[in-house]
Amino acid sequence: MSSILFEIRDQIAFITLNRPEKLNAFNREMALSLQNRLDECASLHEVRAVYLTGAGKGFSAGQDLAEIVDPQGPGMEQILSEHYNPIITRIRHLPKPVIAAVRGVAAGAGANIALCCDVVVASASASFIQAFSKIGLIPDSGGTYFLPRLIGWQRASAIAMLGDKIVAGEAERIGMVYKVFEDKDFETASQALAVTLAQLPTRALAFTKHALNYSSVNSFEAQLQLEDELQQKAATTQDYAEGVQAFLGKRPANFKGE
Ligand code: T3D
Repeated sequence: MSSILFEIRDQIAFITLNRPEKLNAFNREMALSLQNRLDECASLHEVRAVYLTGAGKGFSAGQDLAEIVDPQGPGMEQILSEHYNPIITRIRHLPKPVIAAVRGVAAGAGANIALCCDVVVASASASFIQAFSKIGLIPDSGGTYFLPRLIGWQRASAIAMLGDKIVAGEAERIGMVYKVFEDKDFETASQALAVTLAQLPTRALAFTKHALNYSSVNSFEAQLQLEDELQQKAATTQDYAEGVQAFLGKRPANFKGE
């Protein structure tokens, strides 16, 4: 059985982390396979949104701890540079929206892969754990970058050090996730969100993502300049023309992602 399931439906690439007996903990094979699938999502024109989730009762428990003590396994120097950093970089630079659908626990790198996605939704029974300090590590996979930006310095600092379990309702309250859906509605509601994202003007969403990527490193003036450049590009898309015509014609827009 493949450690990553991949299916394209309704212009959405469904990527499922699939090692449920290990709470979808990442081994090298799964990390490299996820990178390949993200590359496919970037190159396939028919894919207009990505839905990332976990099989079974969890999203992902992060690094497979059995693999790191395996003498045949990858070393620490490979795990970040070849596994997690390329995953996070791919997600942030993918010119399409990526939704993380977190059911159950997301821990360690599993939590931070979810948190770097464009839209993060959780089932009511989901939880997020910065498990790193419990095993003598620091939050990686972008944790020290995204967490303070999502929830503020103080909460990020405490959560990163204490490794508290943050339940879904709390995660929503503090801005760690966008929305929480009841467990029974989770699949339908989270996939409906993916359908909506896939029907929006994909290139405008890509430009929005690009602008947000730079917003925390750019000066105010540089960010206004970047918005100007990206808006010029958005204004040349067919979807922009369609959006304006649809508004004026008092009809729903039919965006094509072009
Ligand atoms: O070199 C490096 O490591 C650098 C990279 C770092 C990136 C990281 O992600 S570091 C953080 C690694 N993750 C963890 O430390 C989390 C470890 N897991 C847990 O603390 C707990 O499993 C959870 C709190 C996530 C969930 O607890 P619970 O009680 O719901 O489930 P469980 O019973 O602990 O786990 C179910 C099974 O999954 C169990 O297997 P078994 O005993 O039934 O055969 C458990 O061993 C396995 N599992 C869970 N997490 C991992 C794992 N197996 C390997 N690696 C895991 N991370």
